[in-house]
Amino acid sequence: MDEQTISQGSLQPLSQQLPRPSRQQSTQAVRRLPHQPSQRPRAPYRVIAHLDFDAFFAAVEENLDPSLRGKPVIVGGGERGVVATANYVARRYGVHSALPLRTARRLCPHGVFITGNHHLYQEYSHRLMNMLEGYSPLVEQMSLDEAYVDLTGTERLFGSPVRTARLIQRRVQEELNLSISVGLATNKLVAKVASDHQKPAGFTVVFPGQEAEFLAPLPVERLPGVGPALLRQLRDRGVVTVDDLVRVPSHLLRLSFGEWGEMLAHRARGEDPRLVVPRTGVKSISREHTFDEDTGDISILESTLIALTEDVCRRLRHKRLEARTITIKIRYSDFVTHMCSHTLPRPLDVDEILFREVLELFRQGRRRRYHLRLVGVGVSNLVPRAWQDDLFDQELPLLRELDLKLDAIRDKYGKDAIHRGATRPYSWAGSS
Ligand code: TTP
Ligand code: MG
Ligand code: MG
Repeated sequence: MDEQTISQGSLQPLSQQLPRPSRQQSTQAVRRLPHQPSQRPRAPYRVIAHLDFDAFFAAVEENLDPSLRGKPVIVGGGERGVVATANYVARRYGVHSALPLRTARRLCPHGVFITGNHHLYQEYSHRLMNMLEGYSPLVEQMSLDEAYVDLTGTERLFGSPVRTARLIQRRVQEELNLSISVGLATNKLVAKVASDHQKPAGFTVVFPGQEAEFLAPLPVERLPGVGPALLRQLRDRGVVTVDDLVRVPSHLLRLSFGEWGEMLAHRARGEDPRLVVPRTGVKSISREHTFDEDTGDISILESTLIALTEDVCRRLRHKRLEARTITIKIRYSDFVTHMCSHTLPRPLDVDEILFREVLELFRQGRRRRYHLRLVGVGVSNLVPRAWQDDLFDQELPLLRELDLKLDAIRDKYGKDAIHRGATRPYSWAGSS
């Protein structure tokens, strides 16, 4: 799809701007798309845009201090001690997200290293989401810097989706002074791969019926969900491109990778039935436990708090959120109840870090000698998390990787399938 075709887009719907595919192609395209309830029955497919800021944290830092432009900028630090992101200048030196900062300093000693400014990133994120909501009620924020927008049927209001997406990209540049890449396709998967196709400032349209053709030549790791571990296994089987993957019979993929293998087979063909679902704002997440018998046993109390925290964090990750404020609740045997909170310098969703915070709050907050009847853990001040992890992507800091692995096991076998050594199972009581 060349630039000219796109910029010449008329006010017609996307479908009418396309050269008519042959009858056979068009039937295939429609058949490949799974049935989705459509608000506008005229369109046989949906038009979905995926937008993702380029080198987001670093670009915001460049706005804050324009003298950084043209220099290698690396944002990262904090508890994780890894690179959150590097601008495109620094990437030329091999610096990338999740790299230990030590390594980044070695690769790019003259780089500008910045710890980061989360409030500001959130503010930019808000501004993008507000802008997107002006174009469609169906906006799904996936992380701080990316979102899907379902533009199906918005032609009458804004013109062709291609033009609308172009306009949004231009407005982001002009109003936020940030570069963003855009992918436009008939489903989320292809739109996401498309937005990543020509970063930075990319604009890639995959027209209906061309999904499989677009994906086929790409390296298989471009498919969301194919991280280094899965990639190794695929490579061992001789799969390098998406096209190679398409040629593997799906029953073999299922045999090797279970349900994920089946999903992978669909993804390789550019099929994705997921709808764009706006998130309803979750304000807080909490769990509490009432003991069968009031207890003062510190090991029981602490391991229960850890189990509660583990559960809260897991729910947080499921909702792709991070929390800044942690609250614990202590109810004594005489029903006197205390709550203690602590607000972190930046939002997090990592079990181990929240354990430490919760135990510290508990040690400070437990002021009476009474036995305890109930303990609870809650998080609030929630924000969309910075990045969009894939379960199979192992280019993650160790703690996060451990969390995701445990989540995956619990999703599959139930919440009690696995616990850390320090926790004890508890029965559920109350949540919000
Ligand atoms: P990404 O969109 O993955 O990366 P990016 O915007 O920096 O670069 P690209 O141009 O390739 O899209 O993540 C968005 C922000 O999330 C990123 O700027 C910093 C943060 N982040 C982390 O803190 N840790 C991580 O491991 C990743 C991948 C991102
Ligand atoms: Mg980005
Ligand atoms: Mg992103």
